[in-house]
Amino acid sequence: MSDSLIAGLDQTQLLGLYHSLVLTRAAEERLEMLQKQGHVTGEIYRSIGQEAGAAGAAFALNRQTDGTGDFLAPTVRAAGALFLFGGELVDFFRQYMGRATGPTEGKEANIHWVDFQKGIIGPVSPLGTMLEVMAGITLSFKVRGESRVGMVFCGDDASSTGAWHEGLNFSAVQRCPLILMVEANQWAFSTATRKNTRVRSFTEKAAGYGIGSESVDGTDVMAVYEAVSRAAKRARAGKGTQMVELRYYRRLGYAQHDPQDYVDPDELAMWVDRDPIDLFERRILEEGWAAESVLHKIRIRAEEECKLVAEQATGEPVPDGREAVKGVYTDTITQHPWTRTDGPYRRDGSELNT
Ligand SMILES: Cc1ncc(C[n+]2csc(CCOP(=O)(O)OP(=O)(O)O)c2C)c(N)n1
Ligand SMILES: [Mg+2]
Repeated sequence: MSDSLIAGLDQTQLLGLYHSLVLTRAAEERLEMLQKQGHVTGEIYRSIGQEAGAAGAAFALNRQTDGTGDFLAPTVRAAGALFLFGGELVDFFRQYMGRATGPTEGKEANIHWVDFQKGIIGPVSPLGTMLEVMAGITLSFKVRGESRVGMVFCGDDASSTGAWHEGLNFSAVQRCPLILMVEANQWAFSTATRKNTRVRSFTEKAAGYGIGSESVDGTDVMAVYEAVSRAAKRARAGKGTQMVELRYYRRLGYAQHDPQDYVDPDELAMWVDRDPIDLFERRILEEGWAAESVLHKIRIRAEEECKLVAEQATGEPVPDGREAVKGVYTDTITQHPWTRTDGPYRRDGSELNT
């Protein structure tokens, strides 16, 4: 590759983008293995086929670790964006295995954690509500005259909730520098998106709120990167809230328990053929941005990295029953988590049955 930039990215950055894709896939595959081994007590939600949406979007933002950068609220299917924002890989494994060493100290088994310095706002479970949270955060950027944006990921089904509409309307009216990433993966549990909404593209909903929008092939990491770069530029220039729709497919069931027997196999096969990692690899090789041997090394490095940190996290402890209920905001007597063998305790640590 010559010194010329591709969409403003140099070779190191292009390979960083590739690394992000393969790291996400490797991390989720490792997680699946840990679940089969009984180390993960809850569910896991794969983003296979959607990795380019998360990586391309986060790559286009200003990621800092000192509290001065852009903000991100990922969904569970946007772990790649979380990693790019500095979310530690080891914490990803700690969280899913409920380890005391994880950011939430074993209180939940997912990526719902917060790091203000890195700009990470872990999602809360009620769908659509992160739009309202991020509208507030980005309004504060605007009021302070800071050139910062906040990105919210949400599934296509989330757009049918009241919170989504209220949050989006507020953000639009206030011209908040918020970028809404709609993960149009065509499914919500076993309900096809076409049974959830009359619109063919979520950009039609954007028009209803008077905000800028683009629809992009979510399997094409460069196209996502370029669309989000444009959206971020508009948001920073005071043009207010923006939407980017990611068109792709939820290639596995909702979570591990879902056999996906309601999916048309031919439709699924078509999307397997449009695998975002394969597509980007082909492009890199065709354009001569890097050799296959370089890509191979990056893949091996990502897999090794996941193996190492997963082993580290597996060896770490789950919280003691008394610790697990600390910091939970209730004064009622708390039953001990079902994963623990001891307890139950009162919040002051004394045993309930004494
Ligand atoms: C307000 C609200 N209603 C229902 C749920 C239960 N729920 C969790 S995930 C989900 C489907 C999500 O579909 P989508 O937003 O398309 O995301 P995907 O799983 O396809 O990534 C539902 C209905 C919830 N979390 N919040
Ligand atoms: Mg969906």
